[in-house]
Amino acid sequence: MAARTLTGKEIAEHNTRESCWIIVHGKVYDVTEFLPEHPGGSKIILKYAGKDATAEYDPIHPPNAITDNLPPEKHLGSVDLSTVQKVEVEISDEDKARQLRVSQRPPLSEILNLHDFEAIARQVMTEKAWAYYSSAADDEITIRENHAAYHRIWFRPRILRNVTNVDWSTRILGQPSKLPIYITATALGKLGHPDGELNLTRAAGKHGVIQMIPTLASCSFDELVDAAVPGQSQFLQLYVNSDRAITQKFVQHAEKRGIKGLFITVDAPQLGRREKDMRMKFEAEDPAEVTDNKVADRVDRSQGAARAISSFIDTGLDWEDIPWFKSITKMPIILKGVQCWEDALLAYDAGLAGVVLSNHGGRQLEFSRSGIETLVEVVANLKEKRGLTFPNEKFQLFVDGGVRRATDVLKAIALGATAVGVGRPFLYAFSAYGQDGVERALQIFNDEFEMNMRLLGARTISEIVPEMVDASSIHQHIVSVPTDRLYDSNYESMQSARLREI
Ligand code: 173
Repeated sequence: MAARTLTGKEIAEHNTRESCWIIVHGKVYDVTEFLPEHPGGSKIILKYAGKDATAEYDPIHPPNAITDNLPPEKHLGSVDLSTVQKVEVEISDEDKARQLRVSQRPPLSEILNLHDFEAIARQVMTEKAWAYYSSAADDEITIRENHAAYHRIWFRPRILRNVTNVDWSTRILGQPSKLPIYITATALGKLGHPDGELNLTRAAGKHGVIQMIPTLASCSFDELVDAAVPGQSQFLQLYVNSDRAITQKFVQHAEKRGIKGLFITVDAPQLGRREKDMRMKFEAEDPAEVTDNKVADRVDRSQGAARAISSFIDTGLDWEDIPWFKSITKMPIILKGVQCWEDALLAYDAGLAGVVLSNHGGRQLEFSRSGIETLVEVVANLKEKRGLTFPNEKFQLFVDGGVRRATDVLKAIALGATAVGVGRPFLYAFSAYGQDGVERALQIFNDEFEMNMRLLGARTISEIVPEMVDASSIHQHIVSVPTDRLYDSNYESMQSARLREI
């Protein structure tokens, strides 16, 4: 259809369930037939029927969600935004209370560690955003184990070494990094802050660390690459599309734009159950659509925003696809979400550049072991079966999940990791304080590294060796470990179902 320019008045007439047009980023869409399909429910779209829905749409959709889901004949054209009446957004009492809490945030100088960001973020984020970021699979045992596993490893520091100068910079996949950590991929950054993942890109550029750009970022891929400063390295996290042509185009575009590593997520053929998030969605449901204890129309909304935007992910992804990935790109390919040594060995034998030992921040398979525990068996078995030693330039090991302190990172490095991915703490940092928060988080890591390297007797990353840790209890899941009061006070218990108010 030839692109038309419509007026706000014309669009405003299509404000019913029978004919529903909406405006997103100056473009007009006929979503009438899509209403019952919308995983977020029809109510929220109808609220913006005939109006500009951009502000509501942005935080919970990747930039191309609408164009990917609506057939081209439903793209009606553009609108002259000056002819569109502004939507009066009602500020709820809960929102007013939240705004007050935002104004009560302590200055960044009072934020002393990464736990502090989480404590503040929880109070200033919208309930929806908090539920989405903080939630994890099933009974949330795994998310807590990720952090607790680090408590089962203790140091064996060396003394009487001249530690006047210590240097914790390193190289990750050949790229320089000021810290042995990278900012790992997390979806939907605009839920936490209007600038979304740009907060991470900008802070990473200033502090010389590498950001892994998520497939499901709220900001567009090119926006995040454009925001990088000269010399700033970025990686890409890839969800593989059932339509391989789309994936091929995306991967090759990323390579052209200078992305330095392709991290293919392999632990999420289906999304885990995140009940804090699900409960939030259920409570947000239109009572008119919920009858006889079941949701009226045919769409399963149980996974809210995440389900809506994850339906493209290919459940058929298989080891046999690896040669194809290698044929379409020269970027180093890393599998993200490996959970046992057997698969790490297959990845090595397939000629890949590395693996991320991860259980997806405890959001996927409940009772999948922590990355740090898996690291120990991967290092042992790849040594025994392929004679590899770690860290290894040619096959790099990464872990993520549960990291809150530089000591956590130092343990992983000692055990053979090249670097460690940090996700939620940076989300909480920008949700509470924007880019400044992320910069402060990186500064805290720097301060902690400097001190802990001195106390450990390691002057460079290469001096952090396996003999500096005792990980003999890592596989013991029933030992009691000292509880971490800061972590535990942030952890928000799950809730059981409640009677509805009548
Ligand atoms: O953990 C996640 O929430 C995640 O990876 C995801 C996957 C698909 C859609 C949105 C988020």
